[in-house]
This record gives sequence, structure tokens and C-alpha cells, in this order.
Amino acid sequence: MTIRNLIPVLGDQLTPSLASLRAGDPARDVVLFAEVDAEATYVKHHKKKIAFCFAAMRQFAHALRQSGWRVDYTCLDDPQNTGSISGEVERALMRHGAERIVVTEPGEWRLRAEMDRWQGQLGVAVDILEDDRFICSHADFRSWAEGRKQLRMEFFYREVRRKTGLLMDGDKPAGGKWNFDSENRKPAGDNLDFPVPLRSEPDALTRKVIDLVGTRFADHFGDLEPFWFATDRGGAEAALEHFIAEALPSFGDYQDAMLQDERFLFHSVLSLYLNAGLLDPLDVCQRADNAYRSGRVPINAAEGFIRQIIGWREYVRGIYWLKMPGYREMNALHANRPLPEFYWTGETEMACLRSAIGQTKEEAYAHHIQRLMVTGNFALIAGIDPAAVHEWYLAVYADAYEWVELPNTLGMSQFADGGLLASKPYAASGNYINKMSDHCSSCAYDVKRKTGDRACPFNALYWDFLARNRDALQNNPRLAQIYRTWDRMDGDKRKDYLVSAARFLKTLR
Ligand code: FAD
Ligand code: DLZ
Ligand code: SF4
Repeated sequence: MTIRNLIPVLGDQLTPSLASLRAGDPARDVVLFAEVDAEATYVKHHKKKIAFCFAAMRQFAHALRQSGWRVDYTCLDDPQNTGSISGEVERALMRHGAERIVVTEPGEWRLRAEMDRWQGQLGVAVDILEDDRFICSHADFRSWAEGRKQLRMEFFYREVRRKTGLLMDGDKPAGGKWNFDSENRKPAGDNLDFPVPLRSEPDALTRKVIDLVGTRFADHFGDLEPFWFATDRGGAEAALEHFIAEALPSFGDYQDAMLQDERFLFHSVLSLYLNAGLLDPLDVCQRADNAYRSGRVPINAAEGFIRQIIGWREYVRGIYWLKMPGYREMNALHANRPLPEFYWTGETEMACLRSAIGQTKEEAYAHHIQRLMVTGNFALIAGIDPAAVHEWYLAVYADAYEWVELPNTLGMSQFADGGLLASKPYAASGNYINKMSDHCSSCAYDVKRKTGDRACPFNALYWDFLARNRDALQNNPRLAQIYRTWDRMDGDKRKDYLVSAARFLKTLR
């Protein structure tokens, strides 16, 4: 029988109800998966991320075959492998003689640009379908953003709450408030019982992939083992249920906390499954809403968790597609220092950075406050080139795809979009890290010292950042008080800060 459509499915499109699969016919179409060098190396992804992606692709391909689809799968070590998605699509067209390509739009702009060229290059019709696994379509986001002087997540989020009915009592927010963030800033003590995310034992298929990745990507950042991520829907669902039962009840209270010996605290570690398509965002939120309704989870936890998914996750995607491709080039603060080597090795005397980077190397995971207030904050106040910071975040986390990583890094964390995404820079001195974590007590630096050799580098860098970027930041109303404090400071003290910062920056390699 002639093949009607070729349906390429990407490594983060592992969802049975994907638009292009819904549009397809298992009796007449072929689904194509391709493990390719280009996707694994356009930034040198963490080994665990590549292993997760390939193992999950293989599991999903197997599940589709079981449900009657004809599946064509190119493994990385196939001798004919051309090394790119476009090359593999072209080869598959020749193999199957399909009349048309039907594909779901990709998550990253660079691949979208490639797909837009397929029709001209390959000489067949190409249908690129909207990815409707998100709650907010591109058109909806565009019309929400249009005409607004300022884009702010909070207002977008309220509209999504109304649209989905999540945590709504009629037209009122459950618990009487839209946002319970002010209750979610407790530092964590050692006296708490921390749950551990559910760990999956790798099966034979995953073991084979781990061996392949270990051989082919030995020079990439990060540890491959122990590998404990789930790689199919069943495993991801089990991790979700485990999170809701064990960690979600305390998720809100300790959302901003950090502890040296607790990598996950009450975070879900679900982003990699959501982003690969193994979990559905709306379903995840509905389950959290149910847990609140049945009294298993307090409102500050349910609201905080749901906001991250229907608020931040959808909002950053909206910004990405609204502003790309120019967004990636933005550098509003003209930061141009190279990324220090210790981001790749973890070898630094700064205990907070050592801990966040060491954990990133081992787990391909760090929670939001580590990403924002430790590695991100340091890069921001030290004036690191945002393009280099972006490349690092895209490479090192198992959940990293440009549509979600870039706005978080360039916008939220580095303020390189000049305040489009965040209302003020997330810059902080050592005092913040000391308040929210136990890192400082075991650090070679003294968080209480403001300047001089053993003073916590975050302290001088913080003021140096504000002084250096005064022209760009001083009119921000949220920074007015801080600039007044700086202006009232004794001249010698101000000089000490700047000299201390300059000395420290000179030592960065
Ligand atoms: P939880 O704390 O349990 O939160 C629940 C879910 O909410 C997450 O699984 C995630 O899907 C979603 N979420 C939470 N915060 C955000 C956010 N700011 N933006 C989008 N979704 C969010 N997230 C990614 O998924 N991929 C990335 O590449 C990524 N890069 C980041 C880079 C920087 C500099 C920063 C500051 C944040 C980044 N984030 C990224 C957002 C956030 O840090 C991660 O989603 C979160 O740490 C994942 O861990 P978790 O699943 O335990 O999240
Ligand atoms: C992340 C990733 C990796 C490492 N490898 C592949 C691959 O070999 N084949 C594939 O189809 N997808 C892969 N992916 C996911 C893609 O990079 C992802 O689909 C795009 O970045 C768009 O979001
Ligand atoms: Fe980090 Fe400074 Fe605390 Fe050391 S003293 S852990 S560098 S904040």
C-alpha cells in the first residue's frame, strides 16, 4: 500500500494525543523517529539529558507500534544516519515515497526555521500543525499581549485560572486570593522530613541507551550514572502521584529554600517529563487541584505549584514565540565577561555555587532558587555575557529546551531583555543566600564581611552591579530605595565595595 503521510515525531513530542498523530492514520501513515548528532550537540547537552531523551523516544516508539502504528526508527549508531532531523526526514521520504509530511511544530525556533524550508527543499507538501499540548495558543498569547504597556505574568496567570477553572470557586479564586507567594518563603530547617523523588531502575532498553551515550558523548558535561529518571508515561505518572502524596503538601512553605544536603526539598522534579510530553500540564494541575479539594494539600501549596505550570511555564513560552528570533541576541546591560570555568567544573570556594553546580553535574537538575538566586544571580552581578549563560543553562539541565530556558535565563535571570519579563533584576547579596540556605556556614568566605579578601564575593559584586548599571536601572521604581541607600553610603565605603569587586573579578577565569 502507498504511504500517504510521513509523521516525524521529535524527542520532546512523546505524547499519544500529539496533533500530528491525531491527524494521522495508522493504516496509511508512517511515524518517524530519529536520534541524531545535531540535536545532541548543537549545545553539548548533559549526558543524562541525552540518555533520557533517547530512552524515552525508544519507549514511545515501542508503545506506538504496540497500538498499531507503523514506526520507522533511526538509531544514533545506524551507519546510514545523516546526523540531522532534516537529513533523516529526506532519507525517510525516499524510503517510503510519502506524499506529504505532517509534523507538529517544534519547541525551538531554529528547528521551526528548518521545517519551514522543507517544502521547498524536499518537493512534498508539508503541514506544520500547532502544538496544542499547551494551554495558551500563540494567537491567544499575542492577543493578550497586544496593546499592553507592560507584560506581567500575574495578570496572564489570572486569565488562565479563569479559562481553565483551576482553583476557582465560581468566579472567585479559591482561598480568597490569587497568589499565596507571601506565605511561601520559609527557610528549611534540618528538622523536616524530606521526601525523595521516585527513582526508576533502568530497564534493558535504557541500559543500552546509557552505554551508547557513554561511548558517543563521553566529553559532554555531567554524570551519566546513577540514572534514575522514568522514561515512559507509566513511570512519569508514578512520579507525579508520588510527588502529590509526599511533597506537594509542603511545596509552598519551602519553595524558596535551599539546603546543602537536600537537592530536591519539596520540589516535584517533573519538568523533564512535562517538557518531553510524558505528562500533560493540565492533567497535572487538575490532580493538584483535586488534592486541594479533598483536603490533602493546603491552598498555598496547590496555588504555588499550579501557578508555576499554568502561569510561568505558559507565560515564558508565550514570550519566546512573541519575541524570537531577536530575543536571543538581547543584552540590555551590555554584559560581556566570559563564563567562568568553574561553571563546568564546580571547582570554586564559594560553597553555594559549588553545591548548585556539583548537583547539576550529578543530577542534570537544580531547583528554581538554585538556578535563579545562586548560579543566575552570580552571573548577573558579575556581568557575564548572557549568551554564554544561556548556552550553559541549555546544556546542563535535563528539562532544558530553548522555549522555556531562554526566557528564564535571558529575561528572568539576567535582565538582558531590559525588564520585558521581570519587573526588576533578581540580584542579591550574600545575605539573601544566607537567609534562605545553610551554605554560608561551611563556606571559605564570610557572608557577614562586606569587603576584603575573605568577604563573601556576592556582597561587593551586588553593589558593583548596581553602580555599574545605574543608567539602565536607576529609574526602576523597585530599585529606588536601594539606590537611595547607595547614595547615602559613606564615600570610602562605596569605594571599598567597588575596589573589592574589581579585585575579585580580576581573579575570575
Ligand atoms: P517545581 O518547583 O516542582 O515546579 C513545578 C513545575 O512548574 C516545574 O516542573 C515546571 O514545569 C514549572 N515551572 C516552575 N518554574 C518555572 C519557570 N520559571 N518557567 C517555566 N516553568 C516553570 N524550566 C524548564 O522546564 N526548563 C529549563 O530549561 C529551565 N531553565 C531555567 C533557567 C533559569 C536561569 C531559571 C531561573 C529557571 C529555569 N527553569 C527552567 C524554570 C524552573 O527552574 C524549572 O522548571 C524547575 O526548577 C524544574 O524543577 P521542578 O520540576 O522540580 O519544578
Ligand atoms: C534534546 C534532544 C536530543 C538530545 N536528541 C534528539 C534527537 O536525536 N532527535 C530528536 O528528534 N529530538 C532530540 N531532542 C529533542 C529536540 O532537541 C527538540 O525536539 C527540539 O529542541 C525542539 O524542542
Ligand atoms: Fe555563597 Fe557567600 Fe554564602 Fe559563601 S558566604 S556560601 S559565597 S553566599
